[in-house]
Amino acid sequence: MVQYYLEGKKLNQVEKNKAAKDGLEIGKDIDKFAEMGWEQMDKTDLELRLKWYGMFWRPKTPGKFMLRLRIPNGIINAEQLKVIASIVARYGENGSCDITTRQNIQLRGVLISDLPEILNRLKKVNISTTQSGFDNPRNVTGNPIAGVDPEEIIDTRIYTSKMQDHLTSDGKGNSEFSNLPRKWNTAIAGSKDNFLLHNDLIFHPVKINEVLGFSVWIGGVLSSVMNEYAVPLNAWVEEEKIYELTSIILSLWRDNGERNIRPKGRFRFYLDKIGIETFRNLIEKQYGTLKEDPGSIFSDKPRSFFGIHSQKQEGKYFAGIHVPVGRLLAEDLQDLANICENFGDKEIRLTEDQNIIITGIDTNLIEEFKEQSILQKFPLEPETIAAGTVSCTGNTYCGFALTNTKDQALKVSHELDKELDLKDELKIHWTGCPNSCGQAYMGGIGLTGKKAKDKEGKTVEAYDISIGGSQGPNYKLGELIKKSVPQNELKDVLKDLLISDFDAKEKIFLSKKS
Ligand code: SRM
Ligand code: SF4
Repeated sequence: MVQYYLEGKKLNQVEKNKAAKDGLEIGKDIDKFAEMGWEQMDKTDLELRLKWYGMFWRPKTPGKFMLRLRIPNGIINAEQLKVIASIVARYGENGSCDITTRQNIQLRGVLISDLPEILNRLKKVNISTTQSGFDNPRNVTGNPIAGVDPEEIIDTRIYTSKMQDHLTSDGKGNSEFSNLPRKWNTAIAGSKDNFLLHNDLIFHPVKINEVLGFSVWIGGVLSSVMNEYAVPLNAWVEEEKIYELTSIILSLWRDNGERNIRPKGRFRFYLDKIGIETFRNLIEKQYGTLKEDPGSIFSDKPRSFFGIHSQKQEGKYFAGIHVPVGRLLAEDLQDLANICENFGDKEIRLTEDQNIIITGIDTNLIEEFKEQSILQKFPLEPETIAAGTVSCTGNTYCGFALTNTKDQALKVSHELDKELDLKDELKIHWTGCPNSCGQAYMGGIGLTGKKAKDKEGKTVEAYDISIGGSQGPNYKLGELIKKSVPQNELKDVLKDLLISDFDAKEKIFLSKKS
């Protein structure tokens, strides 16, 4: 059934497929798919519509799917961790789990025959996978230390989970927003930190005369065709109004966004086409008069969460640990469940830079906590370059990938840490193709994967390098400074760059005197 907002429009093939049958409609068929097996499934159901339930066909590993969850605000409790661990464990060496750049979790190796049972088990512990992929509203991100942050203006937990329920109709699937022109990213900030500007819609907490509300920023996007941070809408809304405003913004774009030239479907293209003033007026027609934004004040420097920090609750601490390139195995998930049960408040937090925070540790348990063996694998005080390294999935599983990001990021960061001292944490974002899931242009250093010729004229994995990307008070996107650096020359090029532009110093190795 063609939706009213598609009528009369020129539709590309993806749009035609979505119009022919909404992704949410296959929910009733999942048991049937599990029984018949992927080989017998309709190709569009298999490769497109399953994404409405978080299940991604992987051409690199046919039959072994990726399952993307929804973890609003990146908060998972011990019971949920144990369920995820047991799902990953059943796939043996094909099973693993990644922390994503949206504070979220993806599982590997999942079989379609297991999907009904897995979705049931996840549902029992209140985890949804609904609308976590493709042209849907994605995982809602927030302050990773919400509720324990001594500097927070608001606790984002309530807003992120309410927003997720609003966008997905409590995980049942929301047909209002199941056929958007492209993906949609929502984020809610809790303090003066400013690190969410790459989202389509961001709410920054600002009080007016002691009334709590949010200033609204719109239009962030990172992609192969456009990299832009969000801009202020010049609107401030009371806290309880953010859901209504989100619906209005989403419906305006859903009804008027580009449906033919797919790369131009993202919200920012629509916004740039009509202009921010006109868009604001269109919102007001449905919402009523918008209050002017008094402006957000951003803190000076991004905060690092590694190590042990005081919470806003007296006598309680949170611990930030480093998970190299965000990869977790079944036993890691089980260990994390145990450690947060034994030492913390029985939950962990995921960060957008693919690390973990354990909250609620009592003063008298800190020393014993520091002795736990899991902290050898996931250190509290990681080496500086590894600490700032973020990486997308890369070519092990992703069909778009032009490079093996995760493995190369691990190797290069480890080698650079051995050779260099870098005082301040620096974000180095690796992305395996221009889609920028690893958010390259946000990084102090950004690496975008491609194929290029090496000195011998052989086609090899390579990277374009950008520098200077940051969020915070003086937010800016990175600038491209080098093109097509072959993967095997990358470490040396990065080393020179770190010394020349980031004040890194060669480590001095003193030889032992006999
Ligand atoms: Fe992404 C598509 C992985 C965050 C921009 N992204 C893909 C696909 C689904 C492509 C595919 O089918 O293979 C990748 C799945 C690979 C796999 O097997 O894991 C993929 N994206 C990821 C993740 C897992 C990267 C990671 O290692 O963390 C992140 C999952 C987030 C989540 O939990 O929902 C992920 N992707 C992002 C982000 C960062 C963010 O959201 O903050 C971006 C840039 C921000 C943005 O969207 O503006 C991003 N992904 C894209 C794009 C380019 C979108 C565009 O407008 O052109 C694509 C391609 C597309 O959508 O057609 C894409
Ligand atoms: Fe795949 Fe490219 Fe996204 Fe990396 S950036 S996960 S290679 S689509």
